[in-house]
Amino acid sequence: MVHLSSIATALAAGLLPQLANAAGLNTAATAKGLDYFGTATDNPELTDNTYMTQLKNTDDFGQLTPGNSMKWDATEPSQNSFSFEKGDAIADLAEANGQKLRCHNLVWYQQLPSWVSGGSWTNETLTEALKNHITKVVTHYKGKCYAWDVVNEALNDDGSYRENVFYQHIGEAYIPIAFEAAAAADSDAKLYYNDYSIEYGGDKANAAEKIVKLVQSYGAKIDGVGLQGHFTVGQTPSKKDLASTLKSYTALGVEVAYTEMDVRMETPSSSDKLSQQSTDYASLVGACAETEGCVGITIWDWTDKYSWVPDTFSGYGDACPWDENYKKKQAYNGILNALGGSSSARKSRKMRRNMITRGN
Ligand code: 9MR
Repeated sequence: MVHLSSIATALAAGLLPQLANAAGLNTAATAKGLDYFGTATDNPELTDNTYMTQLKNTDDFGQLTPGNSMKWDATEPSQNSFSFEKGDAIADLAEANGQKLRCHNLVWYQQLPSWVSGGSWTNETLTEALKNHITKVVTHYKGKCYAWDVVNEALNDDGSYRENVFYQHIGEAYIPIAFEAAAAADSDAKLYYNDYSIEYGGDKANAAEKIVKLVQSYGAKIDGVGLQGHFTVGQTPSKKDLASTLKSYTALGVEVAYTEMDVRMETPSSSDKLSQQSTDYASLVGACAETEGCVGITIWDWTDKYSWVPDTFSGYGDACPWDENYKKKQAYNGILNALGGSSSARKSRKMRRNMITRGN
């Protein structure tokens, strides 16, 4: 027979961390005061039964993001002709599982149909097409999206604007125009600017702050900055630096979230790399967990089997917390531990959040 007092002694000595963290990533995240821990998914994966069993596990995933099926090429392949079947499949899945949905994305320079990227536009005609796209797509998903990534990756690494078709014809005003149209179609969805390499200080992070201010200066609604969080093992900033950058956005009156987290490595993996990966994930997750106004974390799919990384970065992979055989890696425990913490710490974070909500 095990005495309660001996369990208490072991807990106090930190010998039973698994008891404190028994639940799963989403359960631990919400206990810590975040709104969700979630994952991206994609339509081709939905026929994989083993994959689906874990995708539906709300102890780990309280939120889904469609990796591709709400993008412009998927939703409006020819002008003013909309197709929502694939996006709906993921929206329905999230609804059936009781998972929040981050909707992704409305305006991006990639995965544009050729009628947009290669069209002959004027400022006026492209503005109309942009507004029409956003209005129709956001209206279709009204009430289903916790958040929309309204504008994705508008910046070059040096902080200048990408010369995409929207910038070329409309100028920077395409950004506030997009936010205005999204807010008009669904006033409840949180509207985000989403980008990568804005997780640490520098020209690009400064430019992302300017985008928030630009949208605000137009009187349009912007609710959040999404930091994608695509990193390489051993090159992830410290938790302190990450948290300090998160705070530079929340200081502007918006929330923040890590929206596409993964930490890739040069393959093959090794125990050293897997251990460093766990540390890197923990820094990222810990930065969010400790920052007031960081509402959640999404990994860019949970298993290496379906990661985008090897197709894009030759020689790199193993970026997810589960391996390609669905086995949890050390990173899983790194994340879980970063979301752990004493019940008193959890309580005080929740109390702070409630005070802020009440305007104290
Ligand atoms: O995961 C997506 C992958 O399947 C697509 O081929 C790719 C096309 O660029 O887009 C991936 O998702 C991207 C996301 O939409 C925006 N940030 C970068 C992601 C990884 O490329």
